[in-house]
Amino acid sequence: MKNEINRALVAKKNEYLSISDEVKAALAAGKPVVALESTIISHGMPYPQNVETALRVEQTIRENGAVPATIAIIGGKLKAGCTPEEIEYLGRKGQAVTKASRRDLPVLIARKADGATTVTTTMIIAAMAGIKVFATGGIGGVHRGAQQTFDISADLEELAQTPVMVVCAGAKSILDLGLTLEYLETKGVPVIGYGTDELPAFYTRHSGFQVDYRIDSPEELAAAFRAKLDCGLKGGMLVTNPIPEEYSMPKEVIDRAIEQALKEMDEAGIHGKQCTPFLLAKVKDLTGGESLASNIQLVLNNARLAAKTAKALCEK
Ligand code: PSU
Ligand code: MN
Repeated sequence: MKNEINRALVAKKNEYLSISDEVKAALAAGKPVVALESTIISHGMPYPQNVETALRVEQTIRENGAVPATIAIIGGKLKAGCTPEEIEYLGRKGQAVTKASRRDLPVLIARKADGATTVTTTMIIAAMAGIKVFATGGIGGVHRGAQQTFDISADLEELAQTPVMVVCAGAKSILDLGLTLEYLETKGVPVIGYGTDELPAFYTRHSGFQVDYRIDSPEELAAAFRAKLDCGLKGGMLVTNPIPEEYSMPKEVIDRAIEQALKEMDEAGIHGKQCTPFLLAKVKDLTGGESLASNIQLVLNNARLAAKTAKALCEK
């Protein structure tokens, strides 16, 4: 009886999930697949650079031996593997698309609505599809002043419970990086520095905070994640990959822009899910687009590492 109920649940789940033919074939053949999020397209970058970047990231994943699966919610379907047309659609609609976190899934599905997936929902849908590695730019975290606002990204809770490796460039100092690390420690999420002992801060390679472990190869990343899965340890793993030196920004420039953006956010009374998109757009404006160029490069860099790691994981 219990099994029947479980089967019914799985069958229902599959009704909502729509995996592209290419991704389905790759997964069935045991080939490497890398998940990609769509909030970075709709809310993280302006049009048309968002669409160009999303397509370039997919290309980079292919060049490094894996199949890309851009994840989004389209017409209420949980899509693992968007078409270039769907990516263009999300990119053009931009902030008019719902930024979809875990709490948004039930109603968006029931209404057959669209949603751009954050790190949280990309992890959820990747796990449903059987994808283990996910590349993005930055994750959400504990916001500055969270002691008062309680603004802590759902991304941290998802990392605590969903078995997907997230490759990012660290977290922006729009967040409280120290508290973000404390939260991840409490939740048992391993924070790995790729080729570094220091947590990268997205636009810069340095934050002054230590990661839990430094790992220097995709093979060892894969071995550590495989061990976590095999032991049944709940949750994901956070791989922080520093932006390549030549694209990193001067610390003073980015710090000044972030302070200014935080001040304007306060003055405008922005809160909740609007915070992160507001800060991202402000920082971009204040740095005259320089931060956008860095942002694009770090995502490509993460895509390369994620593809190699997904490959290593398949060979394990
Ligand atoms: N940080 C970035 N770029 C992004 C995001 C965060 O540098 O695009 C997006 C991601 O989709 C992330 C989400 O999951 O913002 C976090 O939003 P919130 O802080 O509201 O949880
Ligand atoms: Mn929040």
